[in-house]
Amino acid sequence: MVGHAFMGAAHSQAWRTVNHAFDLSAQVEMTAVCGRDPERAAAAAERLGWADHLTDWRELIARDDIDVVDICTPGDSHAEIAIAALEAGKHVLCEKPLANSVAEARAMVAAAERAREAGIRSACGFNYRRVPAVALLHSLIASGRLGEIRHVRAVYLQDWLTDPDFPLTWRLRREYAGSGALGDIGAHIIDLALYLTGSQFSGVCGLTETFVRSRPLPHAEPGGLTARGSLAGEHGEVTVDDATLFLGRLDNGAVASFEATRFATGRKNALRLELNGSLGSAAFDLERLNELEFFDATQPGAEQGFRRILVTEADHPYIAAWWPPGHILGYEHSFTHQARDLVAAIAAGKDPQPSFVEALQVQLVLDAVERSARASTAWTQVPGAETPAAENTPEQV
Ligand code: SOE
Repeated sequence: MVGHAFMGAAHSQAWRTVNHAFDLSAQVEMTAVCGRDPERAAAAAERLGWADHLTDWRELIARDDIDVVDICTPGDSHAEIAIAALEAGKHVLCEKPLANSVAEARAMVAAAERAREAGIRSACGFNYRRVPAVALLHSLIASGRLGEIRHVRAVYLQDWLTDPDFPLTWRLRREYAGSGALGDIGAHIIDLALYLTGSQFSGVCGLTETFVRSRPLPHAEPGGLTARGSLAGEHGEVTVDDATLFLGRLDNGAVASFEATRFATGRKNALRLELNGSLGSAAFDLERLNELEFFDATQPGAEQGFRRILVTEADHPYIAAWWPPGHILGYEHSFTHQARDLVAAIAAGKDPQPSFVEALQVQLVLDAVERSARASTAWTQVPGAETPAAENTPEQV
């Protein structure tokens, strides 16, 4: 594994757990973790359960006791590491978003397709597909229980940046993160819209906003990009979006609205979906991740209503590996399910999902939203109340 911060910790938990929770034909060995600073990498190996640690990812991918490379670094290094690992014959799991640009994502897809000819597999870590309630929603839609999908409504609301003194960490710098809320959390709801509907976007119209444009510089840590706390008085520019909203049209005819923000005061990790179809609707909230709300419009009118499905039954996706009904799962289980599906696919000689091609589709939407927001040609100004009545000039509506 390359990188050992938040995602590195979440993935390590999954690698530690997957062979205990699932009966897999391949055993996971947590061979080595890589980080820029030797002391922090050694501490991470100890804390997260890795047998070895090193500071150069090139050394890691050259080792013949490594079969899979798990990339948990900021997006600016995804392409370089993934392409080199694939060319070294290693299977690759790469955190989302796939890359910081469409060009990088396309190069990763090309490398993945070359490696696939030699049986080398690759996937992108859109973990929320593997929350049982989301996987259940996917099967309900795929089996036609919602009918024709008309609306996709998705938000991902966090509030960890509302404090203007929160320091200028790597997620707030375009050179490291590629974009802000859009690529970090907006990527998840875009991927879920594609996954759940099986459709592609035909067009988007977006706006971005950066509410706090200058933040205290973080204390520099050895090998670390950033850390909490800041040098007295020194500030730097935020070069990414704090919030992005956009509309989309899907090629199945559905219309879609999306919102990704880190300024939704009080909302901590509220990924919320609602899909409305001709035969029913469904709604999901990551902060209530064991539940799915389902409205079945085929029921007799007097019995219709949104009902709460507690997704903890043995025949619900992934649940049989865990606990009896009602003994709920957590955020970390989605990463263990992701590890299970990756290991099972590699062992079976199959392509894990989402592939780099699917992740490229997300990258194309991210790029289109940013281009749309920069163009902002779709805006129609609303005249001020003091403006004299327009002479029936339609654009003044
Ligand atoms: C952002 O804070 C973040 O850590 C994302 O980067 C992850 O992808 C998401 O799962 C949780 O929030």
